[in-house]
Amino acid sequence: MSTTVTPPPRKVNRLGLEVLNYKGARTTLCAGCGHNSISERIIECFYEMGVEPWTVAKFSGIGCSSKSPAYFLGKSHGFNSVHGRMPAIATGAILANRNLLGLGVSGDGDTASIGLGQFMHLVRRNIPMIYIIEDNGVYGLTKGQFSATADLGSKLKSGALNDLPPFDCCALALKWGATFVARSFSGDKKQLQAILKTAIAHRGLSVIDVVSPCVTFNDHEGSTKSYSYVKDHEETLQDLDFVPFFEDISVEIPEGEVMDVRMHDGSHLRIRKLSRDFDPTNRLAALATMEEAELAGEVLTGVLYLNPTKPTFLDLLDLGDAPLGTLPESKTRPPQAALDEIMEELR
Ligand SMILES: Cc1ncc(C[n+]2csc(CCOP(=O)(O)OP(=O)(O)O)c2C)c(N)n1
Ligand code: SF4
Ligand SMILES: [Mg+2]
Repeated sequence: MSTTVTPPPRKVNRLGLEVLNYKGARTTLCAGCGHNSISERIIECFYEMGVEPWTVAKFSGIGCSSKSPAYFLGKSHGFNSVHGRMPAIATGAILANRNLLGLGVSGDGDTASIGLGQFMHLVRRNIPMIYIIEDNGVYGLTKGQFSATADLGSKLKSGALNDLPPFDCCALALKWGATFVARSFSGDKKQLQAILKTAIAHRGLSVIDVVSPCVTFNDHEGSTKSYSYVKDHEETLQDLDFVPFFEDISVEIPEGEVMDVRMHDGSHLRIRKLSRDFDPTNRLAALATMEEAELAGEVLTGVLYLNPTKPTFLDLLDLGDAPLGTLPESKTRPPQAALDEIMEELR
């Protein structure tokens, strides 16, 4: 007698896509590299949020971190730019097609060393995209030299001490105009998921600095970006809960010190305060809290700032609804007669 075994139903998201549709090539990064965990969170979050992978444009510069877009969202668009120049490429692509969901992945060297000028202008313009800094304090790809986010006094494997103060990319992003600023740790799955989902729902620039240990060059005693250092010094600002727009938000309404922020797409971010009295909609207070944490040697993680209403660069340019990239030449170029007229005036 033969029995027929019914296969378990395929697990799909609200678009009917399996998680496989959100994966990329097999990683070539070192086993245990924090960047691999961030790629896994990106895959999960885009799958769970039901984002169509072909509407996403991935951008990166150069570095181990910048290689990682090859390892997730294999059905999305991708552009691997020159070292530190990703913001200009991303700005151009998003201006040409505002319907794309921009996802930039950079390193601390790519952003805070060679690419700092480009990063400043991306932030100043509040370009609507997600910008992740995979922050390990070193140039992993070129064998572990200090980057500009390395903490004062931190030590290289060789014993060399860093005698320069760090750039804090979150503080810079906050000061210059990003509208969602968060810090997380590649080892904190729940927090990073909530932050990434908020960034997907946010309409504005999301800057997410993720401390992402480099196991090969910066995970030793004396490093301030190692797994053990972050575990011992992490100070989590809030408990975060993200409720996407397609889920019923009336369930499980939490009580107590909870702030509910409604995102542009109708999703909600529920922020439950932990030890400190911290309001992530107060930019000045956020800067002061970050400064205090730095002096105390804490790795402050969570949502540092969120402003879901500030206009983006696309709003300021007052672009029409149809993406520029889809318009016919007749709508993007003055006709020959108009050019002839100008030339005639110049004669
Ligand atoms: C214009 C230019 N300058 C220097 C380099 C050499 N280079 C390649 S990657 C890199 C630093 C990468 O560090 P980071 O952005 O922190 O990425 P990680 O490898 O640590 O993830 C450098 C200096 C280059 N490729 N191009
Ligand atoms: S060298 Fe460091 S940053 Fe690069 S893949 Fe290896 S662990 Fe990751
Ligand atoms: Mg780095």
